[in-house]
Amino acid sequence: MGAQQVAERFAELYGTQPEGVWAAPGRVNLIGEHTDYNDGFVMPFALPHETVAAVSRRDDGVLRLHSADIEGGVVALSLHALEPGSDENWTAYPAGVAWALREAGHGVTGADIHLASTVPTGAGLSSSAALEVVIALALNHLYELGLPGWKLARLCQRAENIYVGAPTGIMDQTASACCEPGHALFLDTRDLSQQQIPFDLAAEGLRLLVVDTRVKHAHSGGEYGKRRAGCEKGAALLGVDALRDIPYPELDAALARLGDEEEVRRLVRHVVTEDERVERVVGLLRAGETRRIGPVLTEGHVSLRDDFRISCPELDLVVDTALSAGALGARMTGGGFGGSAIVLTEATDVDTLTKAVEEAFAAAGFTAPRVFEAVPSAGARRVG
Ligand code: GAF
Repeated sequence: MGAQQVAERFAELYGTQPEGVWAAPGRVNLIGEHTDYNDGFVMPFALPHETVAAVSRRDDGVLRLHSADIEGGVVALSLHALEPGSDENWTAYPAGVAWALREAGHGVTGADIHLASTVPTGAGLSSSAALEVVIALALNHLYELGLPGWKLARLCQRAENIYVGAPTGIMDQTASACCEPGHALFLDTRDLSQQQIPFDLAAEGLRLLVVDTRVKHAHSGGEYGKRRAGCEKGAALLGVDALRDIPYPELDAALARLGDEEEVRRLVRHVVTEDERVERVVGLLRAGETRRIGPVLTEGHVSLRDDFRISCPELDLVVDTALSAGALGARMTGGGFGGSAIVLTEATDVDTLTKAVEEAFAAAGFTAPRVFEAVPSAGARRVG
């Protein structure tokens, strides 16, 4: 789906050419799961799948929205009437971004928008963040706001937290806004400092597969929020601002101080060990030891499955099957409770692994998964 096609559809819908066309990608998180709302470390990279928006300004306080992927015509909203929590449809994401920009004092006076996306929805690949970020970037350019990527990510997170009502962290929006091709983004979610870590799997004869289990997930549901609240409780019990502040060498002592809070103890153990895993992966990639990150990814899965308890039978089946069939490492990625897993493998084993996972799903009576190769791609940008 090219920029031109999206611009042409915009012209059909609204009767004029758009002022510009922008794109923002979905993401895969390599390592660092459920650490972002604990002020910790994450390491996502952008997918080639993206949301494209053709946009023009309006000056009458009206936001018109249309998506090629969703049934229904153009939706017209009044910017003055936007209320957090008032919209349960997909339009809450773009409207929430306009709301967040205006709430932050930016003079956005309306827009006509047509969208088309190749990011799978409900697959844990950040279709929501792609949608938010493409709108934020388009409005940033059209209204000459001059906001840097990390600030757009913060505003998009605010749209998602307050306007949509999903208590998510900052990783997905920052990944969509700031990733670079051929790199993974090492992000410190406390101060949003970033390092682009070269991650060129093909050059090393490796591949990273994404396996979409087709089990749909949603973060506005209660389980994500419960984990977040449990982590905040752990930080409060331990007397720190965030779990990021528990140094890995002091983990056992911290866990001992949690007394009979067994559930909180498991959450704390996941977050503190996961931050350490991110640092280990960064070290290995910097040392050119890419194959050795495999077991660290698998450790991350075990921690999410057993301590954080957000995996599901389909995700576990991908991981177990891939490892038995020779993968270097595998883990669920994203928020959990469904969505996708990633598998690090030798390029020569891709077909065998894919077949093994497909056969295991068929034998278990699960819906056939969607398997594709993830190549670290570009972050949000103007494309037309
Ligand atoms: C979802 C959230 F949106 C992110 O902020 C992050 O917490 C992730 O789950 C888990 O690492 O994608």
